[in-house]
Amino acid sequence: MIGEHSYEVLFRRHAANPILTAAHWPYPVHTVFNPGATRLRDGTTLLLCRVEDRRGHSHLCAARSRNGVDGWRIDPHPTLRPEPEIHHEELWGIEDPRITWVAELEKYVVAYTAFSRSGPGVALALTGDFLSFERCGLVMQPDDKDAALLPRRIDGNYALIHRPVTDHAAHIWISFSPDLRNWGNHKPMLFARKGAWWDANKVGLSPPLIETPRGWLMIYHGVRHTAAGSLYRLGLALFKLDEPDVCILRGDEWVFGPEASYEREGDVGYVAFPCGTTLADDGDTLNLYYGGADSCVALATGSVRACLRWLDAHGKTPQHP
Ligand code: BMA
Repeated sequence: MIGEHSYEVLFRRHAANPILTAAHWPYPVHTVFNPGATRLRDGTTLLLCRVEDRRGHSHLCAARSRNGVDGWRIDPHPTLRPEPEIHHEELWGIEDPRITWVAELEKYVVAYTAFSRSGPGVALALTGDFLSFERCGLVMQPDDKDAALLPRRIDGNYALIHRPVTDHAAHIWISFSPDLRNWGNHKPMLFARKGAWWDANKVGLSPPLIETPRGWLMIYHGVRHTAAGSLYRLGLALFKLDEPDVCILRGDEWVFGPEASYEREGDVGYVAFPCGTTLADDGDTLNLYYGGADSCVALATGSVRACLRWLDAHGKTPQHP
């Protein structure tokens, strides 16, 4: 029910939240948050969680569940650990994975943040089973993060969404590659707004894009800097299927933000940060997995059709500056 004076609720928090915390882990960890997500061929939900240790460094660890809510089986050791001796860009850890199944490769491509002295950059790794990984190394140099690959080539090229930061701006870009290693044809995709907007100055992709008959659905985060710190909230946008840099609709309002105690209180309060979704068997129900306050993993459930309806009602075609 939508009250006359309330905003529509597009994503509902699960009653079992937070669904995963450090207390669930089979080895000592400080926090667990910002998981990538996918459904394996047998329907199992796999979360690749960002796990932070007491040095402040992160690695990735897989948790598997039949229903995507409880009964998690967590790898007894880190699933993908930083290898700074070989991959210098991973000196201070690896963070915030986004998972894309690429049918052409019959592999999952994990895009993650590799953190080192130069800052955060984008790295890719391929896996078929989340047991062994083949690294591509750093594909976008610092300062760049919030990356995810599209599941198929566009005009013959792979497409990677990412968020480079310059002195002037932090907008979402898309780049193309014939081989996942050499990237070019960089195009801006979604601009941060300016001034008082909830998504002023800094935006970033949250989960990988969701393919719909109407276009690529994007759930993105906007960062509002306030005197008390940063507020991370989520908005929606839709892009052309065959020209994914072209935005068809963008909502003006945020659709999800930190409200629950586990989103407001933690190591970094007022942060709801998803890195993955899964689609239920009905092809519409969307499970949004997110980090709460950089401290725990939570789940909210929505509907692809409802997101598209909301964009039809509230979205505009952006006029680029
Ligand atoms: C962003 C990312 C996320 C983190 C968020 C809030 O820049 O680094 O990993 O959840 O900040 O700290």
